[in-house]
Amino acid sequence: MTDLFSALGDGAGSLKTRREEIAPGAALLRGQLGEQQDAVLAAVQAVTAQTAFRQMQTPGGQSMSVATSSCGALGWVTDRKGYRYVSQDPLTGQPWPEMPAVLHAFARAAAAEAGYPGFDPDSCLINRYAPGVKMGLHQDRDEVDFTQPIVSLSLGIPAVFLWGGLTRTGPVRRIALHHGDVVVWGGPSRLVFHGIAPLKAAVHPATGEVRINLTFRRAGG
Ligand SMILES: O=C(O)CCC(=O)C(=O)O
Ligand SMILES: [Mn+2]
Repeated sequence: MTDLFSALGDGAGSLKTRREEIAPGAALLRGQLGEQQDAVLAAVQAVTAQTAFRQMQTPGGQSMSVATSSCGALGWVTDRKGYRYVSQDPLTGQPWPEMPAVLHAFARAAAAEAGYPGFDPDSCLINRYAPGVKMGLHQDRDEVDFTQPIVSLSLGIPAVFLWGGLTRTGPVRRIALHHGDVVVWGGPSRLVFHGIAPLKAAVHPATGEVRINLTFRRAGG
């Protein structure tokens, strides 16, 4: 593994960016919230007040332990018909809430920082993890264009990100993610298998007893 730590602070003592290359095309950006923290949290709250967290069914008929919501033009859903993006929330029959500008700008800046300028996400999946909840190893492959990266922001209690390879089997790295950390993966890492280990119980002032993950994607063409 190559570690590329680059301090890109503005010299005024404010937040420093620490960028670590996880694999070719994939970067970990620690502690990215800075003074946007309150606006980001308020935006997530505003979205989930309009479109509630729910536990969707996998195509195999199991209930996901992660609770999800979405905003943006497209929202990711799963049910007996399969995994896909849809423009309306199946719970409300209404379009998903618009992606708040602060979230879009945050994702765009993180993507640029990781080497993907011009990222224009049309979907933000909001995952909520309670203690014990996990997400098994999977690829993000329901999007139209794999040249676009994935940008994933962690909020609240810590998690262990599982970073595998381009096949389901093989070594899996465990990467601790904390509040404000961002993982960006694209290019040769775009279809890497990844997941989240079962969460340990903890409390965070921003989210209480849960972890919230925002996954930004360009889902449509
Ligand atoms: O919660 C995370 O950090 C990962 C979420 C994820 O991989 C997904 O929603 O596809
Ligand atoms: Mn994923």
